[in-house]
Amino acid sequence: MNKPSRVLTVAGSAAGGSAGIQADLKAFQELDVYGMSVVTAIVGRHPETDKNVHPQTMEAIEAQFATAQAQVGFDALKTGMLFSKEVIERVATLIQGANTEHVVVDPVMVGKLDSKLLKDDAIFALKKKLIPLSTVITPNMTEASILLENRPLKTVEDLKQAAIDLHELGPEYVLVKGGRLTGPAVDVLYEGTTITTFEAPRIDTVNTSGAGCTYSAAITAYLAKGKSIHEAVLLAKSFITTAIEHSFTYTDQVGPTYHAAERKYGEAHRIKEVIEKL
Ligand code: PXL
Repeated sequence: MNKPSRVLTVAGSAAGGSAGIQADLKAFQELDVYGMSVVTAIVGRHPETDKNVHPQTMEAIEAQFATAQAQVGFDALKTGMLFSKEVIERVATLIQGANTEHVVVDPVMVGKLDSKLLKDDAIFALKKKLIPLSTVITPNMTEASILLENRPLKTVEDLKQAAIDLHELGPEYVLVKGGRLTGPAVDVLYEGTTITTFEAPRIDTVNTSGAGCTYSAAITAYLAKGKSIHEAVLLAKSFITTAIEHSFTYTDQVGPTYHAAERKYGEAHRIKEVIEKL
């Protein structure tokens, strides 16, 4: 039997099923990789206390990582919500001791409902300890801006400069996602010499909860399957664009993207890729 590639997500549990660990595992399954998880925190608002983030102990985080490593091992790993400086530092050490080829760092900071998913004093550890270990970081515009001392980012040209400057932190690749621009959804990839823009049509919907998690999970899955970073981004962007196109909502709250959309409707989105040598 051809065994599926192995992928681990180290992230928060999003009770609503659209984001975090749940989104990652759904995307992994859709893309036929063997998904595993380390839950760093549980996100769910308590109706009476309003408490929304329930961090897991370091012991629980380490135990999950050790189990996944011993039972299966991983070809690629992604990080999502890590919440605290202590967890970032510990996860960085665990990654250094693990034998994995690809590390995707999604620098999750705030959720769609404005829940705080990363403490302010954790940004420094993210920049100094985790990002330098990564194959690719996948910040959205807000996260890229925060990683660059609150630099305003408004245009595709701003995103290109942000990608160039974030590369100084030490990742192999930087993918700055322009989902919050107006006009087409343009993402910018930089690796030290070449800027590549990936452009998809903008889908007019508010139901994009977990889109960032799902997109970075799809990139991780494709890297695990041996795709190059350019192919992985192209295929993952098509996957997330189709998932957003078929997004929906069950209640009056912002709804999830539809992780099964590509499989169900057999659609691939044509992503326009433009490579620019600097
Ligand atoms: O979409 C960002 C995100 C990531 N991880 C967890 C979340 C959310 C958004 O709510 O809950 C656990």
